[in-house]
Amino acid sequence: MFRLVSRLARTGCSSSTHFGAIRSLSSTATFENIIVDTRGAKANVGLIQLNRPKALNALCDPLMREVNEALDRFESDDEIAAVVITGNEKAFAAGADIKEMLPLDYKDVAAGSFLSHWDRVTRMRKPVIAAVNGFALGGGCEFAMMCDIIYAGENAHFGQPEILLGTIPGAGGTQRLIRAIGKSKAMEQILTGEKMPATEALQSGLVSKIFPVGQLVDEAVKLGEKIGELSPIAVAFAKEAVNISCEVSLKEGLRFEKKMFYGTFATNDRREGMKAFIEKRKANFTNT
Ligand code: DAK
Repeated sequence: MFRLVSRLARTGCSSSTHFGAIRSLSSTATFENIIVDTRGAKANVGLIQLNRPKALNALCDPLMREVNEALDRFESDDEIAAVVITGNEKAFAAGADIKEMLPLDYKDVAAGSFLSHWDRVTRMRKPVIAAVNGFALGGGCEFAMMCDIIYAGENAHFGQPEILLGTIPGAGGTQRLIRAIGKSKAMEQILTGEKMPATEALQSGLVSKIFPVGQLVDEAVKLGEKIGELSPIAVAFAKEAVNISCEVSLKEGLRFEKKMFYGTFATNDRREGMKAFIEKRKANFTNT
């Protein structure tokens, strides 16, 4: 870890005050490799913008640690209903930082906890939407796939080009891509390193909607707001039940779903939702 951090200065990744600075940041303070904000009419959608434009948002170690810090904050902020993660118009993220990885050898990556913090986003209770303009390659594509929903801009390109670097995907690409788009397409992508345009990503189910580049983030925020109108408990339960389907057998998944369904009957929100339907009014969910 120390070896990795000491190399960061050479990669152009802002890390100088990273560890101390982030822990002491107030909610209005800024990060070095990301921009964190809230959006929507009620400011209840957290926005994380990856911000290393010169490196096409390559996901260096300090950047990913900042993302995790921002996710922790949004998760613990009761005002936040959903989170949108985006990049800029040219790149969501062109992968993990190749300059950071180049000097490492087998023992650096295999023996320790190399990039083990990358999957924080998969443990969010709140929904996370990836808004992808431009390149989402390698770890960028994998990071987007760790989110719950992917919206794409018309110029988006997805891909797992690790094979062109003499390596293979290492943050879930071989496992999540096949689940998203099926074996033949996933295998073709991973074995050739070819990029998949937004239209093909839509057809194959990798993304759920495509928007003009300039509208993408607003549309993702609208989706976050829409989900934010619902019961946060039910949203969290639903998200967990859907996500577990990738990890367990159908039998186990169905059992889990039933338990979560029963669990909603312990909430006021379930009672309120059904009552509001019968009374033909909008439900007033209280997250209880
Ligand atoms: N890392 C570092 N720098 C990158 C980068 C990357 N992934 N991608 C682009 N850049 C930098 C370029 O080096 C260049 O910097 P300068 O030369 O100006 O200093 C700048 O961004 C602009 O890039 P280009 O000049 O290449 O721009 P173009 O428009 O010509 O091409 C491109 C855009 C996206 C097609 C091209 O940059 C490209 O092919 N980039 C590399 C894409 C790639 O191979 N990505 C996969 C990286 S491997 C794990 C977690 C994650 C991972 C593994 C394990 N664990 C949890 C265990 C992930 C691995 C990867 O992602």
